[in-house]
Amino acid sequence: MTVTEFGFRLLAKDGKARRGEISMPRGTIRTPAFMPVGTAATVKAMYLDQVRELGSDIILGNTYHLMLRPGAERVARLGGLHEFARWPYPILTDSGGFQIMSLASLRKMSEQGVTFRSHVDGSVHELSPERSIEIQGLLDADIQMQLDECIRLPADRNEIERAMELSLRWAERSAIAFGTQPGKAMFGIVQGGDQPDLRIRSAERLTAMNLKGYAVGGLAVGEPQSVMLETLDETLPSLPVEKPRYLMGVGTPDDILQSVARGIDMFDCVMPTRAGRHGLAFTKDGRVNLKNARHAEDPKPLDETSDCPATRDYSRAYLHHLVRADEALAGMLLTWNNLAYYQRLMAEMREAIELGRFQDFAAETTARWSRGEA
Ligand code: PRF
Repeated sequence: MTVTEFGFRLLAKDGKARRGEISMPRGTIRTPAFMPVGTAATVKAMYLDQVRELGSDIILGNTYHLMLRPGAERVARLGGLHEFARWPYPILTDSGGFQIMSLASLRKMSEQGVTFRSHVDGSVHELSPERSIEIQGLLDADIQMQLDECIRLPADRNEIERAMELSLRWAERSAIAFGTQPGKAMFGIVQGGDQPDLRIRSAERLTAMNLKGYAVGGLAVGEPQSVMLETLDETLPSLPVEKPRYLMGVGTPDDILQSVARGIDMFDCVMPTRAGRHGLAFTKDGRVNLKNARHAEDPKPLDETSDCPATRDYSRAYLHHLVRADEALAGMLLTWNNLAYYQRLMAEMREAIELGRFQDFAAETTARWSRGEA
């Protein structure tokens, strides 16, 4: 049967952990899901065929980067992001606010939107909630995000509250600009920093807007992991159980495991791809820094039991050499390994939830990481 509507179905629950399925015309997303980051219409150092083969049901793109280069109107003339990048499956785009905060200079926030200077060529641009949704539409993104303002922590409560309230007003404007688009969805973003009452207010007001899904933003922005997890515990009960929940920009394998345990369904993070380009490998036995001299003559692969060739077939000595020599293949093999590990972890979590053994799985997995036999 062809899918024409955006839908979310919960298939199993184990404690607070959820196993679900988002269905969209371009494909089905098995949750909990990890979305590899494809900022500039490419998941860096990977062919998208490989990304797909590793079990990715959806990738992420960025409004900020694509509006600056090559430009949203140009992507639209070339048939949209799916056609441009040769990825026919679902794509979620972030709205731009967070990337402006971390990359652009001369940022000026107003009620209307954000004015900023491009990190590419210094040109000045404006992004409003309406323009962000327009750009995400030109890109033809399947899941679009409201424009929001994310505050780094620690921060003053008044500042957190101001940004949270602004983000709520921008959610309303974004929802109006998005309208109803069959088969697509716009998600709202909960803000409120480390303040439980502000988080709850944000979640309740967004819930009243009856959006298709909800993200938790403003976390993993400088606070300890314990604060992030407490904030999830305080926030998630105020979000509707029947809608998908997306924790933005998170995180390490342990962050993801702990957040799935609390009821998060979707994640994105540059961690596996960026760390891979910096010589760091994620494995079932923890992290391996391949720059380290102890790997220089180690003939063992990262994990001989893996079915990913990058993980199974190349010696640590060879990977060490590639990293030290700053070879392009180092980033390619380690990104491949890392995304394979992340997607394997997601698949194992989904299975553990189905079998009602998520808690045991989480305990075994963290114990194995901390033995650090890698
Ligand atoms: N808002 C948006 N994108 C984001 C974040 C946010 O708060 C974060 C915070 N971890 C990552 N990406 N729009």
